[in-house]
Parts: sequence; structure tokens; C-alpha cells
Amino acid sequence: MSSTWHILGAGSLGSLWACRLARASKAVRLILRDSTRLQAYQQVGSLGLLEQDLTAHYAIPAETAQGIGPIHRLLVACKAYDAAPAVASVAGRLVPGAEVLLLQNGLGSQDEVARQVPQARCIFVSSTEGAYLEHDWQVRFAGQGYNWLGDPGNPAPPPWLEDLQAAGIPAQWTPDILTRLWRKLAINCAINPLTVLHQCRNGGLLGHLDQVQALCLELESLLLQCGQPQAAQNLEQDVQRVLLATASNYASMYQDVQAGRRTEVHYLLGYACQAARRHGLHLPYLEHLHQRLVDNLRARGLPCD
Ligand code: NAD
Ligand code: KPL
Repeated sequence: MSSTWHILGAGSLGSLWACRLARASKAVRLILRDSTRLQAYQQVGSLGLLEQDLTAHYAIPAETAQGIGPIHRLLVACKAYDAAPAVASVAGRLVPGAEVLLLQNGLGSQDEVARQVPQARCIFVSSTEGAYLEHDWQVRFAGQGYNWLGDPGNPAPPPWLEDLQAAGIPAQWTPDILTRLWRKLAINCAINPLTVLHQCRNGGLLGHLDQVQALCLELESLLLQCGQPQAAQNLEQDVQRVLLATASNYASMYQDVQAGRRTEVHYLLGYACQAARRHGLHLPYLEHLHQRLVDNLRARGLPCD
């Protein structure tokens, strides 16, 4: 199998992964949205990675989805709502047994992608690393974190995990990737929407712990009902730990809303509410929060799906 890493989406995380893999001399190719983006990239000719005060540039080859050549390994680094259409645009190039790594936050987009590419092995990733674009083609590595990788349908780890170690990408294979994703989704649901509604940093929610607690209780019962008892364990304690540890940060959803960007609500709170309905669970606090968030996004003229 070819060992080239095709990276679909050169935004924050896609650029971070691409630069680190290129730095370790791994073969990397970027797949950009369209020919306009490709031309813009070609004028600059490289991706920049900023770490503390150092910037390093990597001249990574790029193409659009219409490029030629088979794809054996694809890292999907789009937002959750873009993942399935983006993967559909390269589906014809994926060889049977290709590996598709899905970096998306939340749940739901992974299944949307898997339905597009039945010939591929989909590997889910839960990432706590932080990165943002300072400007086009220039990514700042903003927060050390970790990447958990797993395939809910096949516990065997892929042979290329050592590529990640060599590239300094902290990663570990886990047979319990769904537990990781559910836990992160629950933490995001307990924190992110409230920061939008209260217009505060994460630490601001320490003044609204009654609301956080009510949400955690409902989220715990949802996780139990969805067969995720481990993800439910000590949820409220963990949420409070995150609030303290990230007190001065703005949550990702808050930042998206402030910047007028579409949020991933449909794959976070929306997914949780849908799962509750599917299981016949009545979770009034979660439903009410979802409705208030949707109203808030609508009032700002932002999409709520
Ligand atoms: P981003 O918006 O910075 O990057 C997404 C990129 O995908 C953009 O450049 C966009 O143009 C591109 N894209 C969209 N559709 C495309 C298509 N059809 N073809 C090619 N490119 C396409 O997003 P991000 O912050 O890197 O986040 C990606 C995912 O990772 C999200 O689900 C996010 O929640 C998750 N995540 C991000 C971080 C972080 O720190 N940035 C941390 C953990 C998890
Ligand atoms: O992941 C987060 C985010 O901002 O999306 C934290 C910091 C955990 C808040 O939910």
C-alpha cells in the first residue's frame, strides 16, 4: 500500500497534521476545496507552522479532489458538516481497503462518511490538540493535547501508527474510541452551549454550576441508555475539572459564534437530543438548551444545523 498521507482540508488541524508529517519526511499531499484555493496556495507555495516563536515552512504538494491518482490513506480534516460531501468528492479515488481517518468533533459525521465509502476502513479520531489559522496557510499550534484513534468495527491497529510517533503527533490506538467520542461530546454539550448563551469564558460557568449540574445529570442518563457507562462515570466532576483548567479560555463554539462561523451544534447537542428521542428518553433540560441555542443562532443569522 502507498504510504502517502492525503489530507482533505488545509484548515487548522489539517495543516497541523500535514506540517508535522512533512517535517518527519513522510509523503503528504493536500487536497484543497477548489481550483481557486489551489491557485492561492500555489502562489504561497508552502504551509507555515508556528510553534512558540518559531515558524517553519513546508512545501507540501497540493491538488483538488479532481486530481488523479489513487488514495490509500486519507485524513479528513474538515468540519463535521463538511466531512461527508468532501469525502464524496474523492470517493472514486479511494482504493478498496483505503483508510480514512476522521478528525471531526462530535458524533454523526463519522457515520455519514462511512455510508459514502463502504470500500474504505473508517478510523475515528478524538483529538484534544489545539490549533488555529493565524492567516491563510499559516497554522499556530496553540495547545498540546492527545489523539485517540480507533475503529469501532475492527480492534486491530493499523501498521502506520509509528508514522505518527515519528512525526511527534501524540497518538494512541484504543478499542474504546466511541467511549472517548461520547465523553468528549458530553463535556462539549455541558459547556459550549452555555458559554454562548451566557456570553462568557469557560470559567464564567463556575457561577452557573446549578445549570451545569442539571445538564450533566441528563447527559449521564443518556450515556447509560446509549450503552456508554464508562463515558458517564464522574461526568460532572470531569466537567468541573475542565472548567477550572480552561477557565480563561473561550469554548470553540463561543469562538465560532463570535466570528460569525457556522457551529457544529448538529453533531454535538443536536446529536445528543436525537439519540435521546431515539431511545424514548425525555431530557427536558437538554431539549430546552438545544432550543435556546438554536433560537440564539437564528437570531444571529447563523445556521443551526
Ligand atoms: P477548519 O475550519 O480550520 O478547517 C477545515 C478546512 O476544511 C477548511 O480549510 C475548509 O476550507 C476545508 N474544507 C471544507 N470542505 C472541503 C472540501 N470539500 N474539500 C477540501 N477542503 C474542504 O477546521 P478545524 O478547526 O481544523 O476543525 C476540523 C475538525 O477538527 C472539526 O470537527 C473540529 O471540531 C475538530 N477539532 C479541531 C480542533 C482545533 O483546535 N482546531 C481541535 C480538536 C478538534
Ligand atoms: O473542547 C472544548 C471546546 O471548547 O470545544 C472544551 C474546552 C472542553 C470546552 O467544551
